[in-house]
Amino acid sequence: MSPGYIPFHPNPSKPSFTPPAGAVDAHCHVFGPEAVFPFAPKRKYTPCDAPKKKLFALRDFLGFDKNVIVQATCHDTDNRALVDALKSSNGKAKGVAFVGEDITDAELKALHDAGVRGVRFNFIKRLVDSTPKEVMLRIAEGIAALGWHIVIYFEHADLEEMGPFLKSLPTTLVFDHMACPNVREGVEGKHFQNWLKALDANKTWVTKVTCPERFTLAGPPYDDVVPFARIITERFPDRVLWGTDWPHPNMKSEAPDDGVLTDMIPKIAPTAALQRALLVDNPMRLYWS
Ligand code: 0GY
Repeated sequence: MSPGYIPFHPNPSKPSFTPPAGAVDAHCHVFGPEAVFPFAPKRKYTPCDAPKKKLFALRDFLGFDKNVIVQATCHDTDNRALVDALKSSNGKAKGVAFVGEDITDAELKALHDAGVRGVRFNFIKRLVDSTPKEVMLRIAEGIAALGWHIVIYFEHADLEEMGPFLKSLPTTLVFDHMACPNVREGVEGKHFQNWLKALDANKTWVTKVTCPERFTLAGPPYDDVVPFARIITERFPDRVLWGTDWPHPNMKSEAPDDGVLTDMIPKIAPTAALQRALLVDNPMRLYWS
């Protein structure tokens, strides 16, 4: 486990871009506070405390209306901090949980009532020990009955190996962080091109055009990541989501300025119609309908 953490940006800049009315930050987290909601003993890193009040204040400051709060590995299957934030959000937040195979129907119902609409399957080896595919399939079948979807965190370099399993899952799939493009390979690189083909072929797959700070070689304002996000957004306008990833867990260097991240949106989605789809229509369809 990593001993320390990089805290979120203390003083993000006010973005020049104004999100459309009703805009959703569709990938962010709440962590702790540790004194109330302890981190999981098996976690691979320790994040900073990132309480709900800070998240909601950032939402208002950046000009967003709603949040989708995603459970991260540092809380493992203890979704209490997530549920607490959802219940305090006045209907302005929905959630994506981590669950184990021992989850009961009553627990799933309680999560649903709190605003959870998906589960996350994480395949990033530095973050999780592997879960057997049969276990994931059982969970998938249980949550499909509730109309939830599955958020997949994986690297599209693993697409060939993972493809058959992903296709066997019975729900809409939402892929975190563009499935982790390799900026060094460029948009013409084999892995990104294969990823686009997979999105062409699988019409219910949705991609988050998030986390340029995790993939950039150039640093802020992350212009080297823009082409990846823009190609996906223009080609699949009704199958993309955007989020800050606040508080940017497990970064190895300084956390990004969330205002700078927000100002990438018009570069990724250059028209008002694309921005509305990305920030309002797509997340509302997945999480609030
Ligand atoms: C993110 C990124 C990361 C961490 C987690 O679940 C997690 O612990 O998601 C990461 O280290 O890439 O915000 O999705």
